[in-house]
Amino acid sequence: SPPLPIYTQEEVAKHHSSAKGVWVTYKGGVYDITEFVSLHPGGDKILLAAGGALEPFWALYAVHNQEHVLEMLSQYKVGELREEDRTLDSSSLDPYAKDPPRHPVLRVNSQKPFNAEPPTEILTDNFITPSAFFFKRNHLPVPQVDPSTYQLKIQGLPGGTVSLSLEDLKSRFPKYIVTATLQCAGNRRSEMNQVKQVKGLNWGIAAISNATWAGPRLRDVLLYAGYKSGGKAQHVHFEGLDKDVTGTSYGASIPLGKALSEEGDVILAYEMNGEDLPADHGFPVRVVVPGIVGARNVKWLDKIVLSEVESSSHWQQNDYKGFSPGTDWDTVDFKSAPAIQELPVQSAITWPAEGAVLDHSLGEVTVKGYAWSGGGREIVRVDVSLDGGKTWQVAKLQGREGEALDLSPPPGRAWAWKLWELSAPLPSGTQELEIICKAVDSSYNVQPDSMAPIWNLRGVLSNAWHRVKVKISE
Ligand code: HEM
Ligand code: MTE
Ligand code: MO
Repeated sequence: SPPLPIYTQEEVAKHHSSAKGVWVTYKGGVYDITEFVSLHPGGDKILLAAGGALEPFWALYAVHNQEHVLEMLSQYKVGELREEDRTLDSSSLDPYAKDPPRHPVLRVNSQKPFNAEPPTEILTDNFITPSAFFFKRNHLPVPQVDPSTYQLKIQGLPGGTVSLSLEDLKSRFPKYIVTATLQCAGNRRSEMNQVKQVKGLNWGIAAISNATWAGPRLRDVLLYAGYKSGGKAQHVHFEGLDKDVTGTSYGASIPLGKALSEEGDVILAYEMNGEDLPADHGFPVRVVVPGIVGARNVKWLDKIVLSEVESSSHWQQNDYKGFSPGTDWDTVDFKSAPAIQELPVQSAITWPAEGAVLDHSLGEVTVKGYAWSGGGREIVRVDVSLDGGKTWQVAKLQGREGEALDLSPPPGRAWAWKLWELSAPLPSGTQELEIICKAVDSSYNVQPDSMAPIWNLRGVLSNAWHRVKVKISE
């Protein structure tokens, strides 16, 4: 057969939609897969590769590493990629190409950067969330960090910059183990979106997870690096190794008092659930700031800076703040609101799911969920209603597996969520239930009953009563 035509990457890139045809490259070959798109067992995700290389996607979805997949592809070959363009596959162009593989069970809100939450029905099956299922919230590509040359820099202290290797962090300080829940400020944003459109990832109820973290206390590291009281610093900045195209890294800050407090339990974690931190969660070191919004728990930690002022990072100054429902994008003044630190009391129903059909003959329903509050405030009660809020019952709280609840954490240091459940007879004479949960924390803070009065343009702090409608079969 005659040799196939040679195409440039530029020509291939023009075929990037169903309208213009869908071309892809693979190992130097050019393929017109327009006809295959609708036949693809993996759905229209395949269009992400349109105009570019398949390799990085197939690295992500290893299911393609099979003979029959290659045979399928070979039917669509239309040409060869010009020699000079072969190095320009998207693995060298795509800043996300080196992101780690992820578990396919995750509900992906955004692929690049990677943002995903575990399916609701497995979220509360265990007090500790396995790392693979722990929600992932990245703003940028996952940086590649060599643990043998890693240096954490600490600046803003009288003695100048102090650098610590990973080995230093492991060997020079006592290792603390802290079980702490992280929640993204945007958890449950999708419910706020139903009131009125907000800007942000459409998180369900699972942008929250609970893990065991281990590493030195930030307090000990700061004292080692020469911190002395009486200085002017009031904030601790954290900078990540993840950078955007302009070279700006992810950053945030917390009050110095939280960092120094012996009861604050802020650690520089190098372990998550007993293993090295996974790439997505900040390998080799992240700061874990228990009780504080996820955004300040900076991953891939590069630098710690003590300062008189808060971090100037976009994510500290112009994002992760709460506003009135009356504030819109034309009137918002980000300087007028404080950065979110401690989060408000939260709870949600993980079982049954919205729209589930409960079998009437079982006679009973077991409702399950999680509850958590920021600032170390312990969850003291969860109320559950099966009739849209007319009557309420108190759920049974569960701490760690096998742990009696009277072994609760010291006051003000309840960093981990409480799972809860309530078993109750199915009401008769009704075909639909509206199940509601609401939690109370140790300061007697409660959740608002609806989203509209707490609606805000970024869809953060979404903590109204969680409502789930289910049907009862006859
Ligand atoms: C699944 C073919 C491109 C994402 C599959 C399967 C085949 C296939 C045969 C089923 C494999 C099995 O279960 O044994 C192809 C071919 C492609 C292509 C021939 C290129 C011409 C892509 C691209 C993406 C993608 C570019 C992502 C951007 C997926 C996913 C699945 C899948 C996520 C798994 C779906 C699931 O398990 O539910 N593909 N694929 N595929 N593909 Fe592709
Ligand atoms: N740290 C860095 N360096 N880069 C990031 O994008 N995202 C933050 C925070 N730390 C982020 C980061 C946000 S908004 C959240 S909610 C948590 O990490 C999520 O942590 P996780 O991915 O381990 O669940
Ligand atoms: Mo977040």
